[in-house]
Amino acid sequence: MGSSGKPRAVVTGITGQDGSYLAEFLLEKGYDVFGVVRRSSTEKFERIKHFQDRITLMHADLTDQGSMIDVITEARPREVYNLAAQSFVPTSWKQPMLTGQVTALGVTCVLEAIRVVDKSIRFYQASSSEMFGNAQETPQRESTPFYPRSPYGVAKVYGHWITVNYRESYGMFAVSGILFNHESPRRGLEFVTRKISLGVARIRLGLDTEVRLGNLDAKRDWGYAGDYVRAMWLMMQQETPEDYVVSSGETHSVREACEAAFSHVGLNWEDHVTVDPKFYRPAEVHLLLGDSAKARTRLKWTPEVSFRDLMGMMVDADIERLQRENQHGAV
Ligand code: NAP
Ligand code: F7E
Repeated sequence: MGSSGKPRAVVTGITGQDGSYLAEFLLEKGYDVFGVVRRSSTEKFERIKHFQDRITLMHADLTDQGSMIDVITEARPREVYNLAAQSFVPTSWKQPMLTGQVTALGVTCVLEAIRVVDKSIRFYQASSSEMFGNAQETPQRESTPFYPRSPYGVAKVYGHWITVNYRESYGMFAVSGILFNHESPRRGLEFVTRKISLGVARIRLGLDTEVRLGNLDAKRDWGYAGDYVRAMWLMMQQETPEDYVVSSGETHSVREACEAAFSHVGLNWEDHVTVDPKFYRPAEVHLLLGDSAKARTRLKWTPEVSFRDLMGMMVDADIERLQRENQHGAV
C-alpha cells in the first residue's frame, strides 16, 4: 500500500502488448501502477500513451540486478508482474544468448530483487505454452511435461522453474501463468495473427496485394489479450500461490486464421496468401491446445472473445489505423 492508500503494482514489460492491457486493468481496479521501461534512444510508448499520465515509469533492465532492486525499493509494491521478455520465437534462434539472459535469467533478477527487499511481495511470472513445445499430451494442462522447441521455449522453462524454486525455497508468493497465445490490435507486427490482420487491411485498402507467410499448418490455441491479463490478476489474489494454464480451449491452424481474417472483409485468402519458406522455423511447434479447467474452476475465469471475433477485431482496428494515418498523409 502506498501513502495514497492504494495497492501498488510493478509491471515489467509495460510497453508490450500484455503490459499495456494489464496496466489499464490495474488502474481500473484502483492500483498505483509502476511500469518498468528500458532506456532507448527513441520512446516506444505507443501502447501506453493514452494512460501514461496515470502511471509512474521507472528505468531498469532485466539484465541489471541493481536497477531492479532500486525499482522494488522505491515502488514498494504489493504485487510484481514480470511480463518483460525477448518474446519473439524466431529471434530466439538468432539471439539465443540474449534470449537466455533476458527471458530466463531476467526472471531470477526480479525474484532476487524481491527476496532482498521484501519477501512478502507477490510475484507473477509470464510462463508460456511454448514450454510444451513438442507436446507430450493433448490438451496440455499444468501437469503436462515440458518439451520446448526453441531457445525461447527453453528460456521460459527456466523462468518457470526458478519461480517454483523461489516459492519452495523462500516461501514466496510466486506464481506462473502458463498462457497460450493471446492476441489483440496491440500485438507486435511480426506475430502471425497481426501480420495477417495488417496484411488484410492493406489489401482491403488497395495498398498491397499479398501476405507472405510460413507454415500454414501450425495450430495454436488463440485468445484475446484483454481476457488473459484478468487471469494474471486473479492468480495473484488467491490465498495460495499456484500455477495455472490459461487458454481458450480451441485450436486453429494459421490457414484458418487467414480464412477468418480475409472473409471478415469479403476476400478469399487463397487469392492473397503466398507461402514463403523463409518464414519456416528450424524446429516447429505443430499443435497447441490448452486445458484451462483449473483456472476456470478455481479463478472463475472465462474468456469472452472468440477466435473469429478476435481476428475480426484485429482487422477492423488495422483498417481504422491505416485510414487515420492516410488522412494524416502517413500511408
Ligand atoms: P511483448 O509485446 O514482446 O513485450 C515484451 C516487453 O518486454 C516489452 O515491454 C519490452 O520492452 C520488454 N523487455 C524486453 N527486454 C527487456 C529487458 N532486457 N529489460 C526490460 N524490459 C524488457 O510481449 P507480450 O506479448 O506482451 O508478452 C508479455 C509476456 O508474456 C512475455 O514475457 C512473453 O514472453 C509472455 N507470453 C506471451 C504470450 C502471448 O501470446 N502474447 C503467451 C505466453 C507468454 P521494449 O518495449 O523496450 O522492447
Ligand atoms: O507464430 C506460424 C509459426 O510468431 C504462431 C509469442 O507470443 O505465443 C507466441 O509465439 C505460428 C507458428 O507465435 C508465419 O510457424 C506461419 O507456428 O505468432 P507466432 P508463437 O511462436 O506461437 C507464445 C505462446 C509465446 O509465448 C510467444 O512469446 O504461426 N507462422 N507463418 C508464422 N509465424 C510468424 N510469426 N510469421 C509468419 O509469417
